[in-house]
Amino acid sequence: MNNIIFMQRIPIFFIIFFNFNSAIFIRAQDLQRLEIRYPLPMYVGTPKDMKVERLEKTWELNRPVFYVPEGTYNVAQNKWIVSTGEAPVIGDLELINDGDKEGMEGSYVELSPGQQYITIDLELPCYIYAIAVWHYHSKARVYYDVIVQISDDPDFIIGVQTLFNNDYDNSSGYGAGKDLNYIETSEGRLIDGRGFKSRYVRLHSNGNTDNDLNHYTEVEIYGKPAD
Ligand SMILES: [Ca+2]
Ligand SMILES: [Ca+2]
Repeated sequence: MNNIIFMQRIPIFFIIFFNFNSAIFIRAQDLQRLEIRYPLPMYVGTPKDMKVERLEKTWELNRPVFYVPEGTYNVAQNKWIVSTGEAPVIGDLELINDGDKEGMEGSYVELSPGQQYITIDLELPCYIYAIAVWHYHSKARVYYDVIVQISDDPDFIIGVQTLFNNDYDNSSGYGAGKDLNYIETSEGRLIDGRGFKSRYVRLHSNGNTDNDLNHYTEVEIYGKPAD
């Protein structure tokens, strides 16, 4: 199932800078509303007994409207992915970016227990505007230590930018993050890519409230190849 970005063109002047001679350069770029096709919800309501620290009150939030430059698309689809740990226990890594994000058996990959990550190679540097991730949404779960990073270094040693981090106690060792824990739903989680240019995207997790395993149903990266 392919994702559809519905076009809603809004001309916005978004880059303005001045040089020392007071000449003004303005570059216009049309933005479009990012509309993600969501899978069918697999459960309703919010469980009352989620004993998780720093838990976002998801049920009180309204999903914000998100705009991306015209021409943005899912640059992650069918790109190469590697993971840490043993070979997947259930499924394979290709399920992460095959376009199927339904919450059924067979739609997700199960990775090794404990602290693990996947790395997506976009094959060339891309401007990254948004990352949508569905770990597992058949049941209400919280995945621990969700960290999303980008880099042009496949080893993530230099030039690493962290876009999301809810490892508040730094137990995963990438620095204490200020983002909140959240309950997985069919809407997944949309992370602002802030337009950074990068070739590799890495997503970390460290088990969940049901077990110490790690799962991915789908990851979408909305961006454009850099010129
Ligand atoms: Ca999938
Ligand atoms: Ca932690």
